[in-house]
Amino acid sequence: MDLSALSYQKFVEFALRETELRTALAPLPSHEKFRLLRSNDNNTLLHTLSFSAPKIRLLRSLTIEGNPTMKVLDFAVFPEPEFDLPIFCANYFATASLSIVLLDLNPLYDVTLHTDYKEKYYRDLLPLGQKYMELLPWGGSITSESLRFFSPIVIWSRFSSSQSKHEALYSAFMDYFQAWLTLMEQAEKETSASQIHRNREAQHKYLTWRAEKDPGHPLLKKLVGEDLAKEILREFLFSGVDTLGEKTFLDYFPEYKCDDGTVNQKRSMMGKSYEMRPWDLNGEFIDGS
Ligand code: BLA
Repeated sequence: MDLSALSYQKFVEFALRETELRTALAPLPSHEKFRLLRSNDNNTLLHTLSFSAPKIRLLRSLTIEGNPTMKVLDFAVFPEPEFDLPIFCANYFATASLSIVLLDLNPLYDVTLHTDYKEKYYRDLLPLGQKYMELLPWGGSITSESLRFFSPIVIWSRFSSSQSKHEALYSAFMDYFQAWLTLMEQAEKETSASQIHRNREAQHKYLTWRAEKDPGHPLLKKLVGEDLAKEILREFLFSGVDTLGEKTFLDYFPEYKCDDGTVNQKRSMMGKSYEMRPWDLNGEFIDGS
């Protein structure tokens, strides 16, 4: 398809409009320097937005547009550590022929281990997950490590770019974002210091993973160079990775440690698996790897 017909801007505008109906967003001045960036070859524009709000530590978006061969959206919302809310996550990459999409309320705690967390947040959302299973079917094998950051209602899909799929994705984005906002409204502030610490560490682990191993890194580096890409990752996209906790990537993910003590550059140690959706309609994990 002609990519000029496809825009992720309206996704971001929808999210901001809906969030403002429910809470008060404040822009984050420390991110000003990332607002508008240009790729080294001058072909591509990178736009960012970021805000905080009473229960929201960081709501931020990166859109990559202006390049006729690809478009990208990376939109996420991270709660304050006083809340064990899921992390809203929408990552879309589109070329004229192929779209790769991930949309989820990423669990703060691995739902294959923490069934109480799974029940608390996802039991009532299973019908929402089912709504899009046919329109946006499972995208096939993924980096196995990623799965622990996904929920039973995750939409992971890859398809030929088309207007109708794009509309389906917009519809799913609106539904998932509304669902997240409703969870946010209902969320009660945690008062136990140990529980807040646990939430903070779980979010830090998530940030540490994505700041180091997100699949978008190579493209980001190609566009803006290694140094700026690293700044965007650590100070903007996964901001908090250097402040929310002390642990290092290797503390959380020791299987990546090389003999000389450095982090293995491979994206995955386990390789790709989960060719089929590994959850049944009840949200039970079925390990088909
Ligand atoms: C591919 N992006 C992917 C894939 C996933 C994700 C699952 C399929 C390949 C794989 O198995 O890893 C997304 N993975 C995620 C997310 C989480 C995760 C969101 O674990 C969260 C925990 N994608 C972006 C951005 C760019 C991008 C910002 O979000 C570019 C700047 C590009 N994603 C991109 C590209 C591919 C991809 C080019 C295909 C290349 C590849 O498979 O390595």
